[in-house]
Amino acid sequence: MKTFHCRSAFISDVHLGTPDCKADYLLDFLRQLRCEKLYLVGDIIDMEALARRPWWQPRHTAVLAEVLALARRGVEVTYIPGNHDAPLRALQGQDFAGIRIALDAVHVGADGRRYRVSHGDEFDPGHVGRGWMLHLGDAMHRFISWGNRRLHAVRQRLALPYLPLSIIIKSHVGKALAYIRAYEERAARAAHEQGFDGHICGHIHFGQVRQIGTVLYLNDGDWVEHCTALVEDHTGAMELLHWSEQATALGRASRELVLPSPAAALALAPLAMTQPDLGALHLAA
Ligand SMILES: [Mn+2]
Repeated sequence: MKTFHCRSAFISDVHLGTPDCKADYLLDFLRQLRCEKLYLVGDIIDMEALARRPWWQPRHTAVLAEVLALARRGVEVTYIPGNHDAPLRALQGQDFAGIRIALDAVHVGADGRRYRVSHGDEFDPGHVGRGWMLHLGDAMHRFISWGNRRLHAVRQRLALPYLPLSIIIKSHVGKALAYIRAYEERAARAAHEQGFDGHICGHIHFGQVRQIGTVLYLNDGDWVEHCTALVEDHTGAMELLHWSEQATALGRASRELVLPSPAAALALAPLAMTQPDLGALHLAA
């Protein structure tokens, strides 16, 4: 069996309990994963969606079983609940079968760099109109997820590799991109002010490895659309990994290498009307 070795792995925004969760790819990743530390950086179980509509599949149970198996094998597992699994925040400080629950954490890299780890919803814009923004964001997210599911179903029938539709959409909507950039800068500023070398979070479903000033901003992405994990090797190097049919290092490669031919994707994507300017977006620092 193939294995994937690293020192630490960070995953978030899995949204177990929703049909959008790419549980099969995540299971494949977790089964191959050999690491010392695993951080679950929030929105792992979507309790908010479950409260609205109970929905669960055996493969979602399998994901949890795999995490428990890693903890049993001696992996240090930290679960930092997010806004979709916020009720678990009440259990901070407790230990469940080797899984430590915490509001946030400090990760010390193999190279000595100190990172603050949190889900990241604390960096949402907190000013007036926030409720509005959240509702709008939620509706938009559901719409994108729906389009993404349809696209993925078509691609699977054609035996094409998984393609995250929202990369195309988000790359296009200037406002979305500006929102993401501002979010990243808020997170980096907070880390800088608190004297950290970097910040590791999730929440906005936009994986990133980006140097902002003196701070390394790392976002581990999600398992709803992009299927990404942040991994640290034994030298302390951080890398954003895309894991589906073929594992790809996003932190070191441009998106063109990750995404199959945009022309082929567009032929299948009625939602993406214009030619995606993939070159405008770089995940690499
Ligand atoms: Mn979140």
